Amino acid sequence: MSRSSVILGAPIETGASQPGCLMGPASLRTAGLVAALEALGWRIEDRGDVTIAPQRPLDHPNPALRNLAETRAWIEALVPAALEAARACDLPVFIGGDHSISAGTVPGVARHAAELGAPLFVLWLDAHPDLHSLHSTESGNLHGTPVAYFTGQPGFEAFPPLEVPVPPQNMCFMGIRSVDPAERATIATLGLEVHDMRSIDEFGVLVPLRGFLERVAAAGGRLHVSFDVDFLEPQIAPAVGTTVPGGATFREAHLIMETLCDSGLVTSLDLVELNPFLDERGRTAKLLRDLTASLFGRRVLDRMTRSYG
Ligand code: HAR
Ligand code: MN
Ligand code: MN
Ligand code: MN
Repeated sequence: MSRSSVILGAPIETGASQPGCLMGPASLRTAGLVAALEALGWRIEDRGDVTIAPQRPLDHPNPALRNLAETRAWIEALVPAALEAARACDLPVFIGGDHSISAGTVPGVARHAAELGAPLFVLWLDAHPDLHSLHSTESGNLHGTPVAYFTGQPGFEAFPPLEVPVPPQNMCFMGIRSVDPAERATIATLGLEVHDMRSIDEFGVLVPLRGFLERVAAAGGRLHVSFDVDFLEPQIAPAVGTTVPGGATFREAHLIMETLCDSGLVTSLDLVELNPFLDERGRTAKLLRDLTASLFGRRVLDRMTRSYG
């Protein structure tokens, strides 16, 4: 039996400082994401894009917050949509939109994992840890907050109540190279597993990734992967509003996706922060399509795969 995927677009740009991410789902569809995955033998159901109604502004003690009402509405729309998508297939793909989509997709798939009685783990591939609370963010851009929210940190009274938090010890961050002081303090307090670019320079991507996958397998866990375009080196992936130099290379990124595929552990995926307005002839969208294909089984040659757990 072939494996199945539901594709769900979340054209959100209200969490980012620059407009453009609302075109992300259209750009990835134009790049041929669905056909690329079907060519690998997957059954794909594209459910189109989630939408929200126009919102009235919400007040908050932090005057910097931008688009709080819209973000709240997106979370309320995305949690049930992500839960349904996870119930309906083996590996749903959520296409952003900026990274605030993960404040809805991760709690949605966490509810599905809880239904199945399995712990959820999250691999966060990003230049940023996105660990601000609604009170600590100084930019007010809510794409900087989803991890603090879905791990159940304080300071989210204005977001919808969280039903199933992801335990902080089930997180693994890779590619991190831009951290604000409040986020640095949270990383230390929670003892989060963070592989920053310095650590990737020293050990590569494979050693820390295999260690994390062993942990997921040993726990009988499900694994959500959240892929932020700014994880990548900006020279190969220019279509993102928050570029940070010194990101993952083409081969490091593919090796991560290939290794994740071999593990058989991945049960959901976010593709976020693609801003097609900043792209060059679709090259970032095509790279993201090809990285997703690597996660879904594209191989140069057949090879032995490593087993985990
Ligand atoms: N930490 C910074 C802020 O809160 C930058 C956040 C940027 N976030 C993303 N997603 N691009 O990772 O403003
Ligand atoms: Mn399922
Ligand atoms: Mn991010
Ligand atoms: Mn980022």
